[in-house]
Amino acid sequence: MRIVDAKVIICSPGRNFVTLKITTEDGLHGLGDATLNGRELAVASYLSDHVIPLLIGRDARRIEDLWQYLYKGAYWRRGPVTMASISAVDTALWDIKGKSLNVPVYQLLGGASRDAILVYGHASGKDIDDTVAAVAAYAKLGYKAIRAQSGIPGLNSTYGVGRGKMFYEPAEKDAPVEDLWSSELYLNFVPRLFERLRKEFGSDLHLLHDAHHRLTPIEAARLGKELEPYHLFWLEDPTPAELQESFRLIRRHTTTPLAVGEVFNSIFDCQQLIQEQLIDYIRAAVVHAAGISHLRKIASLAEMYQVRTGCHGATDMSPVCMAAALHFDLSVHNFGIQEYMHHSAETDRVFSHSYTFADGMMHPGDAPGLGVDIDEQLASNYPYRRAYLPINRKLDGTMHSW
Ligand code: GCO
Ligand code: MG
Repeated sequence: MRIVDAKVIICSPGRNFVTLKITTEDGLHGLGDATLNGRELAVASYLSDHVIPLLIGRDARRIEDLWQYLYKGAYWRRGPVTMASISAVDTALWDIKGKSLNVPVYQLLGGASRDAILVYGHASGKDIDDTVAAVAAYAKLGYKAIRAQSGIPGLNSTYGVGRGKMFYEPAEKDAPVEDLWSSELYLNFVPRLFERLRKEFGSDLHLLHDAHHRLTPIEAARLGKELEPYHLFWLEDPTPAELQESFRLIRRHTTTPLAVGEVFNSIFDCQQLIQEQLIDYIRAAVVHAAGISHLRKIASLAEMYQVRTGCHGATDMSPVCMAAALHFDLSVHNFGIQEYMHHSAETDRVFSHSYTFADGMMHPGDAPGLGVDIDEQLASNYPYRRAYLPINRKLDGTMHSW
C-alpha cells in the first residue's frame, strides 16, 4: 500500500493547527496532528521540506519501520520539532491502517481495557468565589474530575485563568503577553483555594491543579505538603523537569501525587522520573511525544513502575490528536485520566470527529481509523496567524518560566 501523496494543512479556526494528510494508492487517507503552539511553522517546514519527500512511494503499512527510519535517519535526534513531525506521520499511518482493516485504532492497540475514559475539565476564575462557581458549573456538566486555577490577588494575570470559560486559549496574536509572577503570593494563596473547594464540594470530586513549571523544588515540596489535607488527584508540573533528579527532593516531603510531562518529546525525558517512581502520572501527548507508537513505549515503561498516564489535552492539541489520545487511553492498561478542553465550535466544524463526551467520560467511537476528518475547503477560510504564548516576569522584572 504505497503512499502517493502527503501534504501539510495549516489553518486557524480560532487558533492555529498544523495537520499532516497522507494519501495511499488505494485512495485512503490518514491524518496526524503536528501542532507546536507558538512555533507552528517550524514543524510545517520540517515536514514539507524534509519528511514528505521521503514518504512518497513508501509502504504505509510499515508504521514502526517508518518511525525508526525518520528517527534514526535524521541523525539529529529528538527535540519538539522533529518529534512532532514524526508523530504526525505515525498518527496518520495508524489512521490509515485502521481504515484499511475497517476497525477503530483502539482495536489495533489491543482492544478496549475499559468502557470509557475519565477526563478532567478546566475551571478557572479571577478569584476564589469565581473559581468555586466555575467548578460548580463543570460539576453540573457531569465532570467527575476538575482542574482548578484562580487569579491571585496582587498579580495582574496568571497561568490558566482564561478569557472565556470553556475554550481557554492563551496564545496571543503578534506579540507575547507579559505576565507578572510572585511565587510567594502564589504559595500563600493556593492552599486557601483548595481548602474552600473541599468545603464546597466535599471529598469525592477529583480536584487537580497545575503549577505550570514555576516553583523551585523546595517551594514545590512546601506546596505539595500544604495541599495534602485536600487530597488532590494531582499537582502538575510543580517545577521544570529538565532536572529530573530534583523530584527526589519534592518526593521526600509530600504524598501529593505528581503529574509531569506535557512538554516531553521522548521516553528519555521521563526515564528517571518513572524508574525512580518520582511521579505518579506521565502527561506526554501523542502529538509532542512522537506519536501513538512512541507513547505506547512510554506507557509500557511506566506500567512497570505503577505510573499511570494522564495525557495533555489542551486546545492546542487538535481534534486529530484528541482522537488519537482517546484510542490510546481506551486501550492502554495503566491509563489514569485524560485532559479534555473543549475546542471552539469553529474548530469542531473544520475537524469533524466521532469521539463523544457524556457524564464526565469520553469514548473515541467505533468509526474505522481515528474517526476524525478535516474539511479542507472550510479550513482554507481560516488562514494561519502568527501567535505567541505569554511570557512571565517576576515582580522585579526577571524572566521566569511561564
Ligand atoms: C495544560 C497545559 C496547557 C499549556 C499549553 C501550552 O496543562 O493543559 O499546561 O495549558 O500551557 O498547552 O501550549
Ligand atoms: Mg499543564
